[in-house]
Amino acid sequence: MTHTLYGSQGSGSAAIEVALHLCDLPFRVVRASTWENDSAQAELARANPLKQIPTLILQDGSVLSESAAILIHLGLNHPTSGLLPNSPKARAQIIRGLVFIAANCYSAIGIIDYPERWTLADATQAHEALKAGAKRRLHATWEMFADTFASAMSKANEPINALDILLAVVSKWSGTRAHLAEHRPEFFAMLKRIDSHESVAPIFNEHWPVKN
Ligand SMILES: N[C@@H](CCC(=O)N[C@@H](CS)C(=O)NCC(=O)O)C(=O)O
Repeated sequence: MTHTLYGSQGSGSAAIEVALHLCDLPFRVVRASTWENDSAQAELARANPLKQIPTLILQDGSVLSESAAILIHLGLNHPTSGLLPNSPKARAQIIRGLVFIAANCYSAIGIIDYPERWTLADATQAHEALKAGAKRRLHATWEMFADTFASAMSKANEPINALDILLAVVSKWSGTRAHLAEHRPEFFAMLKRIDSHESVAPIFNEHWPVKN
């Protein structure tokens, strides 16, 4: 059985597509998302109760969701992919960074996109206030990421790693790139280098045909 990736254009499934290519694993993409009613929503819901993408069905039929978990799993099972370094010390920092993004950045984007899930107030003003607070926190968190994890990212001419991939995707949203361009220009330049990497650019161009 080949891998099945539930995903959608411009979503976090882009990160897993890059990783599956680096692992040389064949896969099919099934378009599914909570915001596309004509997509495979029921199938996705059966696999993942959160109905979130990326959700990956492995070759044995088991379900793997949570982008950081998927990237760690693929990296551990495909040591030559370059997703995770062999050195335990370097690998620990990549895993730390992946969980940092999932816990602090991806989650804040979930609040910005769906404020109604996170407050009992139903007034538009309350939702806008929550979104603005989450966005401010998200941007502050990315500054911390830049200050903490730049050394864990791949250097020019090194293979792309799992942390590069997840951060390049999750930083596409909620005004993060513009914020980093202004407040962490050197880190922003590293992001642009990841975007243009030969393993990344073709997939990103499909997902984000208009540059941001
Ligand atoms: N914790 C998950 C978050 C995944 C996530 O929020 N995915 C978004 C798309 S990029 C989604 O499916 N959102 C739809 C929803 O929450 O209804 C991960 O790290 O993979």
